[in-house]
Amino acid sequence: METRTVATNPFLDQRAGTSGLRKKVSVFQQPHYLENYIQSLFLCIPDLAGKTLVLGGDGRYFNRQAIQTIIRMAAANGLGHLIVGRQGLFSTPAVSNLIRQRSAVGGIILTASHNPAGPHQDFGVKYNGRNGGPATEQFTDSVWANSREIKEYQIAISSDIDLEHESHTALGDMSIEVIDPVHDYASLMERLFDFDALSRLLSGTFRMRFDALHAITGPYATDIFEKRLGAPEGTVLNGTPLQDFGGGHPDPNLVYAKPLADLMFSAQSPDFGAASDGDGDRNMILGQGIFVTPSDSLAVLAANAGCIPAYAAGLKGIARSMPTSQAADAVAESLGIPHFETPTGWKFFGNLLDAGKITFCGEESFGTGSDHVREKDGLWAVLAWLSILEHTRLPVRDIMLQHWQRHGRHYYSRHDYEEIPAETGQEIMDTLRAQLPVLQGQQFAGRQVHIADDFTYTDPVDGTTSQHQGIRLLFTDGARLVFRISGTGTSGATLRVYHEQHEKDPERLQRDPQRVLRDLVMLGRGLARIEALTGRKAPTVIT
Ligand code: VG1
Ligand code: CO
Repeated sequence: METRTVATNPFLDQRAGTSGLRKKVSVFQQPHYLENYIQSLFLCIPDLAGKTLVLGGDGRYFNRQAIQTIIRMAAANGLGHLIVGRQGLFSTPAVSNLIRQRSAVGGIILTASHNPAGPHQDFGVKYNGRNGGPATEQFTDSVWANSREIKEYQIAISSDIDLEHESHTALGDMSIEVIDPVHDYASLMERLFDFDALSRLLSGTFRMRFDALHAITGPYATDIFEKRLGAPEGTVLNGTPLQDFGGGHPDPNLVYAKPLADLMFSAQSPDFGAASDGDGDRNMILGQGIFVTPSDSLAVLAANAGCIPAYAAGLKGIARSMPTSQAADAVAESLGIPHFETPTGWKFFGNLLDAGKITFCGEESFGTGSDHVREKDGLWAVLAWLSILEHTRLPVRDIMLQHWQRHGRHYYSRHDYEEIPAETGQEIMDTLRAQLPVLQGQQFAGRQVHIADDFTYTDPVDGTTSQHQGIRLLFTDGARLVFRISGTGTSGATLRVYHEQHEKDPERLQRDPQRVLRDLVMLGRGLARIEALTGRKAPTVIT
């Protein structure tokens, strides 16, 4: 194999964000851009020589070109073995699983997750380490440091590797295994869940729809629900992954998965509806005429974990990200197990999972998962919900009502202001930060601020701290108001405002969250001076 050392200038303009490096496709298409990042990343993996790496992506535009470049660079950098998904495809949870099962040194996932795809849209590169989870903050910092210093990168000279069929090939000394992207993941699901019980449910009168939004979960969902569990053909909607995700926004929420939401709120509603995102790690759960917030979903899964064989022995603990509602905490307390609050992003759950401190974890942004991998896992959550529905034979609405009657309801809503100028985003956070000392103790519409701070997290396993993880106002009645700037956007800044209020009165459990949360929403807009600073009268997305 012939290799080349290519001279290059470092020009990554910023550190990778919440989950990897996300940029417009045109940015990745600049000469040497992707190569610089990959070389900087390889330089951070100790003892790379001879090691195994997993490689694949969500199939979005530029996946195919990027994967060939990375294969050539992996060979030139001395990797021993590459496991690549057929046609370059892998979902994020499938990569996490393979890293663990095949004792790989890590995995590269080509995705910008829920961001739209296509020549004028987004691409991304995400690195997961040895435990199968997203790279730590320290790792990401070292990649960024390397990217500012490198002068050259290594790449093999070769024609494209055929990824259309399962095969064993090689490039120089590096062996390449092209595998079915679905098989190992589906087998893992079979080990965790009672597939006989689930197939009895799905082959009876129970009806579900899973919307893959033309992204990566299509082949996984079709294999699991229609083939293995015998659900009728047509259960999976938009199941063919497309390079531009059909022009849609593969973010499973009420705005971007509107056709599914409309179906679930119509007279023709099936019993159960679910959707996933671009790379397959998110999930949205719906019943007939009801949407389950992701925060509630985590709580319900935890409260009913006994319905799932793999968790029948009980949970060790539960973790949620800071902006996620406290619904899961209430369940943990009633189960007498520990609960943890981490910053946004799945990487923070990794240490807790590795140390055996938690079994379930989740985020308000449609992410739920367990210790079976080190990523959130969309189809896992859907199978977990199906297990509860199979076990209880209750409609989703009744499960939610019973849950709220027992634990109270944590009314919750997130308001996003997308694509505001980056400086405005900064100004809003500075405005809020400046007010923190005077906010403490203040009264607003009958409720008092108990804590006003900028969230700092100290990892209970390795003691590392992460600062500036979001401005939070905690009220004495348990309500919360949280502000953050997104770390996954690619243009300008996205301000996220999270609102939460607990309701115990059994007569007030079925109200419209936006009405219940109105006072908190108005307070948040006022404190952050959103209209004055952005000119926006309303958020772009409400979930
Ligand atoms: C968002 C979510 C966060 C999630 C992250 C990655 O980050 O809020 O909870 O972990 O996306 O999800 P941010 O910084 O934009 O708020 V995925 O499915 O895009 O990998
Ligand atoms: Co995702």
